[in-house]
Amino acid sequence: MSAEVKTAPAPLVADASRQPGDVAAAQSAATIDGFQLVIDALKLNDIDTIFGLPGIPITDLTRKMQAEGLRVISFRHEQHAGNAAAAAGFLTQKPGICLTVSAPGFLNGLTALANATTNCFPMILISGSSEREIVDLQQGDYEEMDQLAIAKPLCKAAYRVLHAQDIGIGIARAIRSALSGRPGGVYLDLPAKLFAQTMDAAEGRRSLVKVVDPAPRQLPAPDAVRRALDVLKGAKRPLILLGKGAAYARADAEIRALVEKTGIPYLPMSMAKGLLPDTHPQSASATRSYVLAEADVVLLVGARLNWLLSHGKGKTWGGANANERQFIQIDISPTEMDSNVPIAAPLVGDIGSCVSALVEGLGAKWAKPPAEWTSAIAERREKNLAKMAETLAKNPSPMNFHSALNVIRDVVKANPEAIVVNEGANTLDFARSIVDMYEPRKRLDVGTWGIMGIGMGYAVAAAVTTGKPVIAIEGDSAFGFSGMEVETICRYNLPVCVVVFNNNGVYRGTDVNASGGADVAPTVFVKGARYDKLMEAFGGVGVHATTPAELGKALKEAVASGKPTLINAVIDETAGTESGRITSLNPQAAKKK
Ligand code: FYN
Ligand code: ADP
Repeated sequence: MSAEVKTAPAPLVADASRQPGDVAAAQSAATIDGFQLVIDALKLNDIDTIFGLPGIPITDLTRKMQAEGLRVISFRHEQHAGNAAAAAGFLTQKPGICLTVSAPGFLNGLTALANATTNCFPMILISGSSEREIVDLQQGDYEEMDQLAIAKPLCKAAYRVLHAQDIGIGIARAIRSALSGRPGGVYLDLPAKLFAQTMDAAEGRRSLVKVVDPAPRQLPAPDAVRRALDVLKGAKRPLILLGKGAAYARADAEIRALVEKTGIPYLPMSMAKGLLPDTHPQSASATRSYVLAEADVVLLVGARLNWLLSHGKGKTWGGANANERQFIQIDISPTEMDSNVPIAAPLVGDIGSCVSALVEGLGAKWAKPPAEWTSAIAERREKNLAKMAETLAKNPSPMNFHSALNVIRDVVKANPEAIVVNEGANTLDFARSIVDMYEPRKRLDVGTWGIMGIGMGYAVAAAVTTGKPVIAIEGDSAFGFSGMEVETICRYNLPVCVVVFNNNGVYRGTDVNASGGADVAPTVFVKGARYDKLMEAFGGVGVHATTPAELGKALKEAVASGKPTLINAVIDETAGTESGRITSLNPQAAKKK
């Protein structure tokens, strides 16, 4: 990509139409300003999309970006632009860019930046900021805030650029920090004054940096590979655990080779679903508790032993037997090792290189795991799948989570390229186990924090970066956090179908106000709300679905047409449970009946 200075449509640099002899024109012909340098630096590094929200001091920047061929997707709230940038980072291995105004806009974007960092997604939050001289003396500037200091503890790296000649280096540092090693969020502070600064155009062009090899391969040490293979070889009940780091790494063929050549059962974390199709005979998803408790050697590939994996110990891992287990862990971050339990064989490096090294080291005579182990898993799996099929076949009225998800499961099966975005409590938990995924990086969900509010931001990013159909499976509460972004979806005419699982409240709609007062309980929403009307308000398709047949028909039509659609799926308001599968994390004053 060329770093050549562009002039259209409102040039701040050279203006060839002016007459020779015009001193001002001669000066401007030789200069380039901060706006242009930011744009050129991003383009030079193959950044093609910006997620943001215009306002002081970046409004003109968004216009100029668009004029220069960057795709600028404007949101209604910065948090969702930030979430979109984070998801774009995960899906493309390029840092997703979120552009915001100062102070409040920055803070709104910061939530997404912190979430991206927690999830190990590469993202850069670029925020305009107010006058340094006034901010630092705390003299009360417009939107005064020391944004750099606030961002620092919440992301992987934070930089500020004060001079136009440093824009190239600033953006290069941000890109390299976001992508190299463990990916994460980076904050880039661009004070308002920077944009209008000018410098010699040729010098400005020379100051730009094309980042070479921003995520260098990191080869594992040969003795670490040997150690890992030795531990794996000795296993009687081995298990491979795939995390979203494995999905991000795009080492799909290597991972499939490792799983299939070793014959070891595997378990995908939620965003690793589809790395191999969920219907793969070695998938142990349907017997998760059994394999976690029983496995004697677990190979972690891009998955951390955090709360989602019960920290590698305790009841989930077989209680007293947990100490007998050995872990092999592949991760690019050396300090991830021994974070919760001892790691017998740490394999530090990028997943592609580590997994290739393991596959190479298997040799021709690698023994498959004992049949006793694999057949015990197969037996349980078949039983659980049959039980699930039985539940899914029921057709209660009103719909419950299972009967509604059953039709979504069929549509995803028929459209495996579709991207599923999923948030909620029960809606999340049931969808995770019911809706099978068939291709890598097709499932985006609440991630490491388990947060609500990612829905519409992730959906927009998925549609914009892939052009594929997006199905956002949303709890009604979760949808509320980003619901206004349906206007964004309509404005850009994105192929997104939002399915709101409407059971009238957080978890369910049946709570009562214990005081007997007129207010509804804190977890209860307006009953019978018509979320479909919200989509219609902006020109999208709204559907009110009360049966699986209506839901299935509307979803198929939405996927086929690519029209922005919202299906208000009416679910039995008694169907949910408190916090879904993580009830135990929810302290309660008294046990509920
Ligand atoms: C899974 N299961 C299945 C299938 N897939 N049975 C039949 N068929 C299929 N296809 C079984 C699986 O074996 C488990 O049963 C059970 O369904 C649940 O599986 P899941 O969802 O994979 O596992 P589990 O135990 O819920 O996983 C723990 C977790 C997960 C912490 C990783 O709950 C998670 O990702 N939670 C995120 C929650 C979150 O962030 N929520 C936000 C809430 S908002 P058993 O083997 O019998 O156990 C605030 O409230
Ligand atoms: P999950 O929630 O699916 O279990 P986590 O987010 O906990 O996954 O873990 C992802 C892990 O993957 C992180 O520890 C991160 O350092 C690691 N990771 C990300 N990208 C790579 C890569 N390219 N190579 C190796 N490890 C990676």
